[in-house]
Amino acid sequence: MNRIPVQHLPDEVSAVRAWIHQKAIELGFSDCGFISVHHPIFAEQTAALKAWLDKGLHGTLDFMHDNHELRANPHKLVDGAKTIISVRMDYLTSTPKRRSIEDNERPNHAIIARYARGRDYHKTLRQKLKQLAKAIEQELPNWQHLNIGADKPFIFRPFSDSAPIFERSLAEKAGLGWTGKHTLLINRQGGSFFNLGELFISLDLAEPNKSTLTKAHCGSCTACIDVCPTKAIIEPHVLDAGACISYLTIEHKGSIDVKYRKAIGNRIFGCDDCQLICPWNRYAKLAVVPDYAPRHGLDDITLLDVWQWDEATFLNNTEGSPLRRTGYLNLLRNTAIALGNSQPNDKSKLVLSLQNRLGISEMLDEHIIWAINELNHEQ
Ligand code: B12
Ligand code: SF4
Ligand code: SF4
Repeated sequence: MNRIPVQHLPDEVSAVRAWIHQKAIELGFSDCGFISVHHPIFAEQTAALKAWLDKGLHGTLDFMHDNHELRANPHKLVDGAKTIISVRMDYLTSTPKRRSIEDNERPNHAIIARYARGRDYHKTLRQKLKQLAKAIEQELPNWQHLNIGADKPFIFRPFSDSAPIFERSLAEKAGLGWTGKHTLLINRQGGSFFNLGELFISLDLAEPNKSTLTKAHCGSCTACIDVCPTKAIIEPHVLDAGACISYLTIEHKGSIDVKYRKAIGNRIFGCDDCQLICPWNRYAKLAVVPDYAPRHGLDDITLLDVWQWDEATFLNNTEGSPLRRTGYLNLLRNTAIALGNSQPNDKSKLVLSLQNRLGISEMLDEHIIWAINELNHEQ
């Protein structure tokens, strides 16, 4: 086969990356970057994860103990993969007020984290990544002359929070942003309200000699650390997951420690506070895909409405939504806590409504009784 002289390769390979970038934008992604499956970050991050686990900062996220070998060697996840295309997708559907947490101003309304009000992002990102892979596959005949493996069978696999992959740190190394002190990735032009995903491909497209690392721009700011209701960011870049409201309301099964219940306020699924306060989110963009649009009024729903859902309504209103993850009982548990923190117009009616749900489970009863006590002590 006739090969293009070596000195022409870098520009042509950059053009391939630019083509993929453009296609990713057309599909609704906000950015993408390229990183080798053999990048040293995976071994480094595995060591950091082990240290984090040794400190017991993972709550009951026991799955974080699994698959260290795969985390350190992502090429073992997809046989034949050479490059990871890291993507981000903006998810806001309305612009929050800058540097303020207005959600708390409506104590009788439920707060559901903004990423979770519409269709489950895992599905959206994986579907869009598959479309990106198919578009790449169609272009392969045009790239046969480049030394990137376009002449071999094309292998690909999409992921989004669906495998033991260090998504945040690989996105950082792929040039998508820097890690804020709250541990989330921030993009200078787009803030942090986005989801991450990866397309593993067999093409050789990583940029081995180019540092794509984005400089950190937190400076002396500590707004996210200061605002966190449960003080879960124990030092810059280190999260005590077990104390994070996102963990407590989504991942944690069973009783929630009383010491966190007041701080949870009216958040019944996830928490956005450390992002809402972040000055970089003045650059956050709205979602371009319709998938994140709130369903069943989840951006404007009262606590009492959620409390009155029976299991069939829960199943109906959470179909294809991230809310399914927490399960019916745990969502009632979270709502009981939030009702205990609410400021009802008619307290005795609310107490009655809470009492009506006694007897479903011991765990829920304990939260209901806590909520009733809180309401009765609140004058
Ligand atoms: C487990 C998990 C959680 C846990 C723990 C979060 C955490 N920070 O570890 C809980 C349930 C609490 C959680 C909550 C949320 N999550 Co989450 N979560 C994950 C998941 C599955 C794994 C993250 C992980 O590996 N954590 C383990 C720790 C050890 O990793 P780490 O944060 O990278 O920590 C290291 C750094 O701090 C580093 N470090 C230490 N010192 C320093 C210093 C510097 C300078 C630097 C750069 C790094 C550094 O060392 C640490 C130890 O390894 C990822 C998806 C994935 N597969 O990656 C999504 C993910 C991180 N979550 C996401 C989201 C959206 C959220 C929430 C915003 C949801 C919500 N609104 O409620 C909250 C935010 C809470 C927060 N402040 O982080 C997005 C983040 C997108 C983004 N912009 O970064 C991800 C990528 C999912 C996705 N595909 O979109 N999450
Ligand atoms: S998501 Fe909420 S509880 Fe978790 S670290 Fe951010 S502000 Fe704190
Ligand atoms: S609030 Fe401040 S410290 Fe926290 S991530 Fe944003 S810029 Fe960094």
